[in-house]
Amino acid sequence: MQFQNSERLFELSQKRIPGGVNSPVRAYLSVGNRPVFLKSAKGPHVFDVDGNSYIDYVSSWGPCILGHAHPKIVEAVKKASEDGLSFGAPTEREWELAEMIFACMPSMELSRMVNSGTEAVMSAIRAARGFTGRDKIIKFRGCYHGHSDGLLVKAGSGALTQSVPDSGGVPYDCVKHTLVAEYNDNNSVEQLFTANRGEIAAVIVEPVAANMGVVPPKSGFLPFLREITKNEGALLIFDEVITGFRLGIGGAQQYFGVVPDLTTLGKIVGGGMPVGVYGGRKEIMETVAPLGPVYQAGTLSGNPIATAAGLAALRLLRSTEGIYEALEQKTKTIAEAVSETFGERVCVNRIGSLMSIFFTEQNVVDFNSATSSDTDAYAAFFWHMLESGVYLAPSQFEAMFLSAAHGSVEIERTCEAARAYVKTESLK
Ligand code: KE4
Repeated sequence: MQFQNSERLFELSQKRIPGGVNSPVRAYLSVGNRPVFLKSAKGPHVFDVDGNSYIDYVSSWGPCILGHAHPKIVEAVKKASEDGLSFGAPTEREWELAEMIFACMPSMELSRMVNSGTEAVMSAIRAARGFTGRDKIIKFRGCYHGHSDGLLVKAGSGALTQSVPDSGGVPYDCVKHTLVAEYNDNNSVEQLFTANRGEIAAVIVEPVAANMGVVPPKSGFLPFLREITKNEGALLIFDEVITGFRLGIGGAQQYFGVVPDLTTLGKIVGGGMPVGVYGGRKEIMETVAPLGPVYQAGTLSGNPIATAAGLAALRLLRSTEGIYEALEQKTKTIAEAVSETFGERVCVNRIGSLMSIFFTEQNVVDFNSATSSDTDAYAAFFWHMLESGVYLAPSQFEAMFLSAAHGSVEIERTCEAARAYVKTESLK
């Protein structure tokens, strides 16, 4: 494969865009920093500016669960566009989408559309603080909830005391109310509640962690979070930006049978267009303007094109018989082939159509075991797969996302490429 046009465009884009990309992970820093520029995508494939084609497992980081440029979603967007691109006024489709979200996730009695997962999470936390009158929140190390200041945080030296910013430009004052617990570690949560009794507004959690690679919740972890937040007068926020409509039509809350107080959505709910949603119990969401004192707004929120794409995607997901079972089966096939091929050298975590291949001999069950992975080994595997026409996430700590468009041909080619990697390795 040759990448001349990608290299040329990367040079040019770095002159006008920080790092040449509009989101850092796209720069391929952790796998060697020479990103591929894409030109188009269709079904399970993406096509780069040098004419190379790839079986895609990034799936735009999750939204394209139905495959790229699904004809019904494209049609819905085209049709909506002919009626105008944005009004800044209420439309019928926003109500339809809110109703559909409620039908899929009955915990979301009221929901508000925004333009990204970051905005959804930022707003949900503000609503939780406004409803409880408390300032502190608990998040988990290794979970990512977008780039709002208060969530760019890491545990301080005294993990039970202060957190520190995990980004330049974030003043300590923006993170002093954010406490950091360990994913899948009930005790770390209990300690924080004991040390901050009556002050914690909410716990926010990825019900399946997918930003340290895929780390499913251990049995009982989510019910524990539900219980302790109830007992402590705090709210439970499920950040379902990735898991929403991915693990099933009802997301992780249906999959695990744990009902949060607030939920954030993104990615799939927009069908590929810029959409975030936050919502939950009526009494909480009634604190949000114009009903209540919690302010949140957005010029393009509920935009007619985004709602058309989101509705088309959810209608397809709700009406396609067996779509989630098929997604699960395809992902399982790849996961089993990789485990069989690599043996003890990797840990493959999979849930539904989300998976990660960790280059570590440890069982990856939390942040520490996830970060024990050999990122150089992942990078070597990434480039082999890319040159073999398989487009994985350019980072060990992201998920692989399958789509309904991936067929047996794509699955077999992916498994073959992984097997070939081990063969070439053994020849070195
Ligand atoms: P956005 O603001 O990127 O739409 O959503 C933020 C967000 C919130 N919550 C969860 C669980 C998320 O995974 C994300 C964003 N996910 C990353 C991929 N791991 C987006 C990719 C990127 O940053 O370019």
